Amino acid sequence: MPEYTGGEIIAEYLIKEGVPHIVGIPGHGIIPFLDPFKERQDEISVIQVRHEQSAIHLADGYYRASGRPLLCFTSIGPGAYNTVVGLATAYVDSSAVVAVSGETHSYMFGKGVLQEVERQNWADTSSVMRPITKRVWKVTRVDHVPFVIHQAFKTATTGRPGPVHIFMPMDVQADSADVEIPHPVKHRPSGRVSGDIEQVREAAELVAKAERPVMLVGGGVILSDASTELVKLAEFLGVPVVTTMMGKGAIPEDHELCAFYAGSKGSSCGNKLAKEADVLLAVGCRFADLSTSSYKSGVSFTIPPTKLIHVDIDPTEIGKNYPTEVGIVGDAKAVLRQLIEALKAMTSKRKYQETPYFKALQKAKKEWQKELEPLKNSSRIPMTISRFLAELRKALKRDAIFVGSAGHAQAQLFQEFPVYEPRTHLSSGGMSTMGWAVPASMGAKLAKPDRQVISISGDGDFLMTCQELATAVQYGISTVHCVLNNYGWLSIRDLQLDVYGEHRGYATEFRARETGELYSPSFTKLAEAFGCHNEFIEKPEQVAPALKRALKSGKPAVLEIPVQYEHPWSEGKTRGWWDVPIPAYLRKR
Ligand SMILES: Cc1ncc(C[n+]2csc(CCOP(=O)(O)OP(=O)(O)O)c2C)c(N)n1
Repeated sequence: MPEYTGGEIIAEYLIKEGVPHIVGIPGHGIIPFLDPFKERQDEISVIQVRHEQSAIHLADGYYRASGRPLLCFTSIGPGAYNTVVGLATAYVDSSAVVAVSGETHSYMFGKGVLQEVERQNWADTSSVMRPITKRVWKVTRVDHVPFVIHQAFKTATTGRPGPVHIFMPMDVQADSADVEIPHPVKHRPSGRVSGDIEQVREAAELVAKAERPVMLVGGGVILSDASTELVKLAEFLGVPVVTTMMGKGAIPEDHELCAFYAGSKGSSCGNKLAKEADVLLAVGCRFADLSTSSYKSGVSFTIPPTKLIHVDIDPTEIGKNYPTEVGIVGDAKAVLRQLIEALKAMTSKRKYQETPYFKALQKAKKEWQKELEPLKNSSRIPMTISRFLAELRKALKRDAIFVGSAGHAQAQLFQEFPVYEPRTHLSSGGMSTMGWAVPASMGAKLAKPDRQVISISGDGDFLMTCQELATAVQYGISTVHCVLNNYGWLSIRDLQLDVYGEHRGYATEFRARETGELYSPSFTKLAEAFGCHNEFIEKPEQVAPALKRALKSGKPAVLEIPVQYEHPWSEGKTRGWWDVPIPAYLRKR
């Protein structure tokens, strides 16, 4: 057998796996790993990001848009530690990323070489990653690398997907051994995990007999590409579909059975339907506090008496936050198919459009749209975020991809902005990670180069990773980045005002210390400095033409949009409840 170094083994494996890019920043601790990629640059390319957090976010966005993982690489010490927020974000949202970091030379563990933190445990960066990854490995022998790399790809992409992290001491990257490069597909399962037949039958019976059934759909449905089955099942019986933030896009949002969202930043329609359901069929979701109104009974859900059927690939989710009537462990697509077959065997397709339940759904949908109108149709300058989003939607294609990370932009993108296809609304749902949208949208654009890809960030969010515009320009990754500038972390200020009182805003606006004036850098000048197309948009009618020019430019683009600063025009709607503890002295007042 030929001899391969640790770095060569990984390069060979990635080429077999069909991974098109590795993403990261080199340092002395990873150059033996990186070196063999020089010879293979026609088969696999390196994307040089400017911060390791962004490497993970970029790979995360790539996976969410395409279902295919990338590999990220970092040096030892700070380079590896910089991945933490990226990995945690990918882990919470079940997104597959494979990371490789350097580690201290195995023969000098504990000496305190440059960038080793050894005072309590030697060469132990991997311990930091344990709670935020599906699995970590520290490989101390080069002949073990083939085993670890196929395990890593299997772990990241099967079952409930998620990030994994491999630590390779520098000598292991450089040393060689006679090894065979594993064939990826020979080391992982194929096919989908079906549900228990008895449980599926029981679930189908409950749904068929229900008077007010509702489906609750989470990110698991999108991850398993189960939208077709979801819509089929909903249309078979006329079941309204409520989605979580991660499930948004699983059903086209102009579908008559789309009942929008439950939760604190959900919709009046989704909350009403979900809390009044007699049977709730939840698929691929984890009942997080934001989608359940912090578990306050009767606001978003009333379980019990609502009977819950919960389908998830991860058994730990079943029964975790609510008691279940039927819990089915299985892949969303496989179980939805089984449910459709079971329903077909017990009843025929319903003509649901004439039922009072369907009519009540249509009424609730209209009422929700009406509640949004004052914000959406507002002619205020600066624009409301709602008005901007309405103009944005009109200007873009049905299959355009929208990426949001935190603050009002994330919440309102979820609440007010219709999307029509799975994997076109990408959001760091579980972490609300500021700084995610810019690099994640670049990953989405790399995965789907022919699609319009738009990131939408607040000014605070954008400033956390805007250095990646350099990467975008370098590689010609032509995402359009919309910066909604309200001169502060106003979603947090508005929370202070809404929950603590109208005079309790503090340390959340950006004001110059000397003058008290609102302060902001110029985002168009910043974009100019990076070499991006850029425009400043103040009026609603400027949105569509500016987007057209940005997309036509073929360059990465930054659109700076001042948005409403005045509360409550600065925010969207709260239609559920969120448990934000109030200091005792304010509660007394
Ligand atoms: C990395 C990170 N730090 C802190 C927070 C807490 N947080 C949530 S939203 C927010 C403000 C976001 O500001 P901006 O992006 O300007 O949007 P806006 O709130 O003005 O809509 C903060 C600080 C977070 N979600 N992520």
